[in-house]
Amino acid sequence: MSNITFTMIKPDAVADGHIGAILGKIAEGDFKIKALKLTQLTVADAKKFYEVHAERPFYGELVEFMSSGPIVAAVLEKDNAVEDFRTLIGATNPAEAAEGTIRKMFARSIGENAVHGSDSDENALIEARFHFSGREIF
Ligand code: IDP
Repeated sequence: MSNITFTMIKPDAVADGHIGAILGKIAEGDFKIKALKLTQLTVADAKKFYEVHAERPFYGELVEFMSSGPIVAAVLEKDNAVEDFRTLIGATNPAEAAEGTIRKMFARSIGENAVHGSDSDENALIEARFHFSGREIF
């Protein structure tokens, strides 16, 4: 696979009823859905997924939040997927995110910020495989 990114619609945006609107923004951005599911991370899953942030002061809060309720996990395909998707979602802190970005429109706060987007092609593959088996990715 190339030109893919991995995303999660985080527990805040699922609880706030934004799944449909966020999938709409993803479709408008010309991303093709290669895998999609509603699921929930265990505490252990969330710790492992975010282990690069283990030394950051917000790690415990992040793990607790990300395992607190259902999420939507998806693999998306487009040329330049990682960078284009990070442009579509906007800055980590919704207060600093550009108008029209997913985080500006739907995030609650810097921690509860509506969506995840992979930060490199390498991590996109690792994250896609963390959430989906080969037969779930089309
Ligand atoms: P990114 O998701 O925009 O790539 P990262 O710096 O990789 O941002 O942080 C990963 C996630 O950790 C963020 O999406 C957010 O949910 C959470 N996070 C980042 N900074 C803070 C913070 O200062 N307080 C609480 N949570 C944070």
